[in-house]
Amino acid sequence: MSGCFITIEGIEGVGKTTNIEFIEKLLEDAGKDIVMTREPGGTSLGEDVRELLLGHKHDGMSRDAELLLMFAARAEHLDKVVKPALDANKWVLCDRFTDATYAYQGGGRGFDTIPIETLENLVQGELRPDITLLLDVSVEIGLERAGKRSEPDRFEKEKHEFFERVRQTYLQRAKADPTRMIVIDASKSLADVQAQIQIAITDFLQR
Ligand code: Z5A
Repeated sequence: MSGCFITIEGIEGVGKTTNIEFIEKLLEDAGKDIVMTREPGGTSLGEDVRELLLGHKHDGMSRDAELLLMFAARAEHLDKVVKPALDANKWVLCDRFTDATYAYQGGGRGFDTIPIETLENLVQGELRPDITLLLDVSVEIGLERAGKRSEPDRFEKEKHEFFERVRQTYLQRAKADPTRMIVIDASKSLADVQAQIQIAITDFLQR
């Protein structure tokens, strides 16, 4: 595989959707051939699984089922989209990936790290993101921003403490792997956030 795998992460309302097209443009300006995708989703099967995971039809879903569905969607996504693109020397820009599983199913739902690592190794082999931008804001700001949007999904209905655990897990992972996972202070104005993103991407392109 000779392409590059970039992921973007953060809690609810942090501004991933707002900033992902900005990142795409930066990479295109640098001459990269981009595939933009997301998890859960990115394939026909994955988007169906996304509906099961985010919708309210299965509000009482067990946490084991939730974890396995995340990885089922991921297996299909890697097979049909991510690996073929990387093999074709493309740059894959993905809205959320396995760091979200550690943060939401691990930190949020309380899953031990070991089953997540086991599934990660099974589904991904050695594939890991080359760089991850972690957009970070306080839970208060994130929920306030997200609250301005439409009907909350199954995750968005969780309480403040859930998102606090998610955020802390993301930050711990960034601290443990600072070369890969770059923390962006997303509480600032959009212009400031995008300036930070530009520095991180420029640094990465020069590595
Ligand atoms: N999930 C999981 O549990 N395990 C996994 O393994 C994976 C996912 C892969 C779906 O993700 C859910 O799946 C997610 C975790 C779970 N649930 N939650 N929560 P998603 O990525 O689709 O869901 P999301 O978190 O709701 O992301 P989003 O819709 O892409 O939104 P966002 O990135 O959080 O924010 P935004 O829409 O770009 O911005 C929110 C608002 O803030 C909007 O009005 C913006 O104009 C505004 N904004 C953005 N930046 C700024 C700044 N800098 N200043 C002021 N206002 C701003």
